[in-house]
Amino acid sequence: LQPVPWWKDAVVYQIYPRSFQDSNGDGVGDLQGIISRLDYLKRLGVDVLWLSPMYASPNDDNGYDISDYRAIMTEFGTMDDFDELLREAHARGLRIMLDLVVNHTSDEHAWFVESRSDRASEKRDYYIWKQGQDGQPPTRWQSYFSGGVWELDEASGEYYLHLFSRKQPDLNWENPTVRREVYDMMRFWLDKGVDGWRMDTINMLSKNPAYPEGLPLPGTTLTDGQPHFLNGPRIHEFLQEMHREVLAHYDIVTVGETPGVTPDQGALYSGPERSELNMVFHFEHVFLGDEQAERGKWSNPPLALPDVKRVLARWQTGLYGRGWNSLYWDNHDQPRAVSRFGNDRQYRLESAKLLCTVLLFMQGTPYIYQGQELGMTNVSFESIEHYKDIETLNASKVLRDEHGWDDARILASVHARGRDNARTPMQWDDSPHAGFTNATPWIRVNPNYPDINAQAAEGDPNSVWYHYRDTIRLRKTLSVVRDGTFTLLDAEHPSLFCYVRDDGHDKLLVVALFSEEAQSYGIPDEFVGGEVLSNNYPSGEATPELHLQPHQALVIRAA
Ligand code: ISL
Ligand code: CA
Repeated sequence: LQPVPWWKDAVVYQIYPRSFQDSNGDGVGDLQGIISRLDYLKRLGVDVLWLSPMYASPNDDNGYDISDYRAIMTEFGTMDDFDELLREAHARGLRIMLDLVVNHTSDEHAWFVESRSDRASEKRDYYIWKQGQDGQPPTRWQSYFSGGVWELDEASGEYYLHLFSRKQPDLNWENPTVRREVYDMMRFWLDKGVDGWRMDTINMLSKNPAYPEGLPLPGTTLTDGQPHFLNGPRIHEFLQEMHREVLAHYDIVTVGETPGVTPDQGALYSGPERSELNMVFHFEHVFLGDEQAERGKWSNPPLALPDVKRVLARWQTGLYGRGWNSLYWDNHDQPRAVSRFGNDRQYRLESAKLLCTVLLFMQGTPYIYQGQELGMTNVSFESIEHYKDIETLNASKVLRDEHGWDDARILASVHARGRDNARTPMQWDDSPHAGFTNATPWIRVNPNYPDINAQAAEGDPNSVWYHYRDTIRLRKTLSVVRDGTFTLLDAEHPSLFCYVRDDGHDKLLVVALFSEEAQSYGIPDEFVGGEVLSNNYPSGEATPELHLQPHQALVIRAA
């Protein structure tokens, strides 16, 4: 019998270093700040810390534009600070997962500076350079951060590809030297004792070498190039090579960020016999309906619970015995879970706890984003000038200039879906700036920090925080959560999310009411009289008919 890999029992906590804890009064979070909060994370009971990029960067995209893979961002500290963080984390039994951003670098990376300097440069081919046609770029593909993906370099007359900002040129993975450089860099960190990688946009590495035109998009002459670079022709070859060269030699965890994957593709990336990755993040539940909407996510199409359930159930059953799921509601690119999937006004506590229960009882490795354990909410800055995120700022210009949206409409959509919702500083206590910093923070603090903060949460046994802590503990005692099958009940029910987990020995029923209106639910016979293992309300028994309160979530074990 194969031993169970440790990461199947682990809970990951994502830290966005810029917004976690400032230690030196410059308004920017840093590595010493993280060190000072390790005991807090240990108390919560998580096992792995995923750090968003902390490498040298000009911060066009908050560190996802790396100018030196082997140096620490000046604002975050030094390599000594990093080594200390790793030591201190390990001393507490916490593992560290780093962000691997190798689809692109910063345009200030030495490789790109050299690549751009001369068409004959030895490093020209590290990036993707193409001739235009009749003064036009090779394709009209749209960038994720608005505008086209090709930038003309005046000096050489050639265009370089950037799927993200023009300060994030795409690396050329067709070039074996580039791949070798990346593998060397990975070994540098793994040899320090780093425990894994979250791999940024990893399914974009292999582009269709023909660079065909993309599909038409509404209201723009730009096109959707994704069919030509998502899950491209050589992606599995590249990942298998990376596995052979690097990953196989370390006891680590890997998760690929893979927009636009189906469960079948997810199984190709995460199937153990394939020797690629341990698991992937899909985006089907967070981008539901966005692709069909006029202005994508900025149209913020309404979410219907049956669609969310269908997507999550499809991934639960689709990867069962074939691959492994990553479980998440939010991250640094998404609005806050309780604001998007719960009710952040009237039932914030209840619905934040419900989301915890629903997520942590599914099969897979859960990812908790900083502040999610407090039920932190979206923020509504009154003016676009308070926003910092490049995606938000670029999109707001396009929505105004090309689509005629007024400020109110733009702000409403940014309030609902903008990435800065997740990036306001972590709320530690009720002192000025929420205890994040004693200077002016790089981005405004959410004004609700006097009520929602870690200190208050740890002092209140009824807080979202304790529900996370207890649910993390509970799930670790139940192997059925790791191993059992998943069966969705009442798929079409508009407000109830109910499922059964079953490993042949143990059977759990999860019942969650996504609604402000109380409701009754008749449970399957085998759960009547069973033990209530988890409940976000003080009372509730496994009676044949449950009388559910607003946003109530229960877990019942078959009698
Ligand atoms: O954030 C998104 C939409 O709001 C996504 O499309 C996102 O751009 C995509 O998931 C890739 O994200 C990752 O790579 C980006 C970086 O900006 C994101 O923060 C990162 O998570 C480029 O490195
Ligand atoms: Ca700082």
